[in-house]
Amino acid sequence: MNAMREWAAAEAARRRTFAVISHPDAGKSTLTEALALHAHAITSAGAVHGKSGRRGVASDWMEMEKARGISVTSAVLQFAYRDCVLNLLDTPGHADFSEDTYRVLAAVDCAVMLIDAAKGLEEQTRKLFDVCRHRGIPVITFINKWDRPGREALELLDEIEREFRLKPTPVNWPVGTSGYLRGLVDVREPERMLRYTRTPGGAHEAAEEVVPAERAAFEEGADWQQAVEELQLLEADGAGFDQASFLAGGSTPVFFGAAVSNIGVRLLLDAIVDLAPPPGPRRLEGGGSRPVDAPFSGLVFKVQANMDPAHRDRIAFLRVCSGVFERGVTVSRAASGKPFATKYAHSVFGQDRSMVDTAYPGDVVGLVNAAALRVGDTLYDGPPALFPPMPTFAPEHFAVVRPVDISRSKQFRRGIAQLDEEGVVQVLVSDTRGDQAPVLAAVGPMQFDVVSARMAGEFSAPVRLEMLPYHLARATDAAGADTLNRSQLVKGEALTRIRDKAQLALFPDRWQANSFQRQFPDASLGTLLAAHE
Ligand SMILES: Nc1nc2c(ncn2[C@@H]2O[C@H](COP(=O)(O)OP(=O)(O)OP(=O)(O)O)[C@@H](O)[C@H]2O)c(=O)[nH]1
Ligand SMILES: [Mg+2]
Repeated sequence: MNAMREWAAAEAARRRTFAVISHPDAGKSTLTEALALHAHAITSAGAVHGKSGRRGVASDWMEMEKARGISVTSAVLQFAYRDCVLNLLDTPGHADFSEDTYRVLAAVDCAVMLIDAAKGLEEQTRKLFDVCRHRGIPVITFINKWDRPGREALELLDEIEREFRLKPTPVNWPVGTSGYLRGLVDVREPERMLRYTRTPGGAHEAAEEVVPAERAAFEEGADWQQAVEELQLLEADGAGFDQASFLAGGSTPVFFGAAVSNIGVRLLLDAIVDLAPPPGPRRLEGGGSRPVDAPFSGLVFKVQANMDPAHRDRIAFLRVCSGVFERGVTVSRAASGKPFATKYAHSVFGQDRSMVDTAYPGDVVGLVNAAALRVGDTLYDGPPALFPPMPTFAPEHFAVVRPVDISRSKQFRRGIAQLDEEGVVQVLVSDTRGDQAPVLAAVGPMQFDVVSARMAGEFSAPVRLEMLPYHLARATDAAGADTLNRSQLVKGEALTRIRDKAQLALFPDRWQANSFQRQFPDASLGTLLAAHE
């Protein structure tokens, strides 16, 4: 027993499980690929071409992602680097997919926050940062796209400090203004500059040349001088990296670079190993926590079907939280108390996977064809464990979905049920509407595009959507739902969410909701978690 505990603890200590987060387009998927390239997990970046001609990345594998050049779902890459195993989760930046991103944040120990050098802090980055703070997830900052004209380095640091109340502590520093990057200085080794030679299209690691200070001063002149002065200024300001305040959410180590040209990526990768925290005890619902060396426990944070068109199966992504996961053992599913056999388990790398026999705290395991598992499920062995529930957001867009071809209604129902279980959208039903015309509820309209594309592409059941004039959802109960559905005077409708059987009252706007509440003061009307909370 003790040997098992020591084994789990030792393996946990060399795991780093982190998410890459930011506003859309800051370069998360590009950085994800660059990190994998530097860890030699892939041999060349951009080998695959997307439909639009843009280079595709390993984490963006869905057809729609390749075609549009955006990530619509999170992706997992696991790879070894130095003596560690890294579990990297690339998240979609678009607000419409923020439910997916939030679920990923429930499964990681650290986040790498990207900032576009030209844009500074953007809306979605702020929201995601708030989530990290709320969850106590330490944040590493990567200021990306330094190869393009943008803002000043010190100004960006000020913005982080002012708006996030987070002390920025640079770990590397740029020589040359944004758009005119000459090299980087590792703050711990200020007597030398790192100069990079890019490879075409950033397909391979950029060659790194160490330039001693004297030569850098000679060759880079004013740019080197400015970097030296800025570094002195930072030192005087006490901006040195501090592990304790980083882990406590008081400071963030900052890196500069250009993911697309692989500049500054190795420094970041090393920092993830050196600075990011390994898995620690996880908080349990109802109090207490489960240490990493306790018997096995894990959290299902994502479910996705048809990742591999050749197999057409369904994967539940499990983050191991404690103990050793061994394929083949039977564990318990907290939600039902029923046993669950872990026969088919894979480690995942974007779209590719390979069988995995053991996994340790921090690892992400893909459980194949685990039809019983749902997002938010806890699995455990030994003493029961239950992790806190996943957030579900208040939807703001609603559409009735119907099959284009009614002879395909079986495929239609199967597809909608699958997308509901994955949490691609929320599916609402009512007796009056029937199950041939369920209502899809989304945080953002792009989720509907994903439904349309996947229903046609994966389930051979093209759909037609008809938007409903509602934009506000409130929580109610059976009596409240009944009152609303009977009322002739209020524009609104109550439906049942399949996922958790919750009754949702839908209104065009809050005035209609208020008017309903005034007319029926006894009807229960509560708020749902808003997407920006
Ligand atoms: N100039 C420059 N462009 C970059 C850099 N990193 C990424 N890009 C480009 O920025 C665009 C967006 O990159 P992605 O990696 O897809 O961005 P993302 O953050 O994953 O976007 P979403 O997943 O949709 O939120 C692409 O055209 C990249 O080639 C960089 O360092 N410099
Ligand atoms: Mg992306």
